[in-house]
Amino acid sequence: MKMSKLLMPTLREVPSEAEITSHRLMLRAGMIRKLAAGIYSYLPLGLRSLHKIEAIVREEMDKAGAQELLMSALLPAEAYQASGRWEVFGPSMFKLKDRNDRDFCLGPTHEELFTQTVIDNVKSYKEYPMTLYQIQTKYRDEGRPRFGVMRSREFIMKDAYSFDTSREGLDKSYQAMYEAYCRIFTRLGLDFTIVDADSGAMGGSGSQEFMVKSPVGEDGIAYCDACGYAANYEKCECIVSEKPQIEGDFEMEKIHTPKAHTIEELVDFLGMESYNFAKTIIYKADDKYIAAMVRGDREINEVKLKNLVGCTDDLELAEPHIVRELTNAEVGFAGPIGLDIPVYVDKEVTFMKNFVVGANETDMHYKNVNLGRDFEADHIADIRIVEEGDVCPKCGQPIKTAQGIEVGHIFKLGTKYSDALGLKYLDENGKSQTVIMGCYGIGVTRCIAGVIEQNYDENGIVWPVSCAPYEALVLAANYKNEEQTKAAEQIYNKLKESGIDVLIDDRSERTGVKFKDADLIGIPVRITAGKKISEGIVEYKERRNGEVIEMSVDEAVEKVIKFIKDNK
Ligand code: 9G3
Repeated sequence: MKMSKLLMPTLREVPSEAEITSHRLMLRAGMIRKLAAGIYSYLPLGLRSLHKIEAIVREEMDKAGAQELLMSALLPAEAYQASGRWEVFGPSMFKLKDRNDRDFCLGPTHEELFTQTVIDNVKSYKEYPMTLYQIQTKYRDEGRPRFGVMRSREFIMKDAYSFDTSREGLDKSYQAMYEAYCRIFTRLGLDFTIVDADSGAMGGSGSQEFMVKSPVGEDGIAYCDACGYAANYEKCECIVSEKPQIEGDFEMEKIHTPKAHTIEELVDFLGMESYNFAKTIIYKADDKYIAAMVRGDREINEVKLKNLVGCTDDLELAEPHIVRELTNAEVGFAGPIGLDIPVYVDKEVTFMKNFVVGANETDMHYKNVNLGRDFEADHIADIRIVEEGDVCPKCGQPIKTAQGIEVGHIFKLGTKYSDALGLKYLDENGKSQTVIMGCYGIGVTRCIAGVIEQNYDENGIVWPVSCAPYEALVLAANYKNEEQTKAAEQIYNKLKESGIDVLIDDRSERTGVKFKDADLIGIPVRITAGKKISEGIVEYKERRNGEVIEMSVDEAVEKVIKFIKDNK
């Protein structure tokens, strides 16, 4: 491709709303342009990388025995109403009406549609096991779209669904997808880790997330180098780690704590440690309210708590006026004593002694409180967030935490959708059985951002060969120099004939501009025809190590071909 013809609107500066590197670089390299919040257009360079990633996903899914379909993105409400999900996702689901006033949505995920397709078209148990997939645009009206294509409202997902007649069958289908995912992310050059995850609204018997380690990742990961345990922090089991408590046998006592709304203020005022205080947070769980307690130096894990409470919607902090109503106190003085809503207590609180809690009275707290003597817990469980310094629940070694970008998520669904929609089959004895399902997602457009977050330097993107928009770049240092431009043209043609995805910068631009753009758009390897072309010498440079080596034209062509073959 000739760069003089390429739509590649590179930018020196980007809007301040681009907070993370991949978002900034995708805009600066002319890969994407924003149409609206969370909605992007892919320009040629962005689309080429997207297509290469899709091709890798497709290749590995096909190799794993999955069959590709393409479902509609414009879906009638009926399918989601049958599974009860038409309402569950609330404002996140883009809904619309057709000219006859019928309800439709823009598909956010397709469990129902794939299940219905199998119901309509698979008749005999002999046709199972079957894994179907698509690579398709999804729509979710995210409340806070941000980070460019990392969290957008329109995105491309590969979503697969497996259909089996036994749990063992599901385990095999799941394992095949697990291994295909490992191959896909390895080929994309991603440094990823696989973590046990919460299945959330999907139900089923467990799920795993494929996480790209990155400080800009929105998900927390807890992992153990000693035994390899890794979990999304939402799911990570926390081991009690006791902190010094106040020993002795003291009566509970109400104390005046003016204006001590926060733990810091309370700790300062009382001259105590945060871990001698237990905080009580009130949540709205569906249509009722609950209180949750953790030690003062801990945070409540709202995913664990939600699963324990078993509510449908995500937990929300109770509104201040509700807190005032339930506790007869301003926010910041809630406590378990005299509270007539269920109290969920973290396990660590059971090891606390003579601790402080809110008194459900403005500016008042109780001290020397003891669980069991002064109040009862309705539930005691692990409801805290794992932290650095905690120990691994599997092997007891110190656990580490990191941030991750979720690029894949695989689920053992079981019969949640086949039950809801009635996907059954007659087994060999003619007995009606329910199909057992799994579902498997990859955020394809999110992968572009993930690859860039792990592959850039101060000059721009450093593409792995496998998903670079072009594999090689050729340029003449001085566009006015006939000898150089001719040589560049020849090298370009040789590489093209060798099947290399090659770009030539034939623009009438200064050398510096060409080098800056070459580094910005991150093409893995580059040949420059410069001053020494008269001696048959060109410059060879790999983007990642930045080393410039002089060699003959033929050597450079061969080296490019070998570099790409070795790194694809
Ligand atoms: C919705 C909306 C948002 C959603 C969902 C449905 C997340 C929804 C979970 C999944 C599970 C799997 C198949 C591929 C792998 C992931 N956000 N999820 O179901 F209607 Cl608006 O998508 N789906």
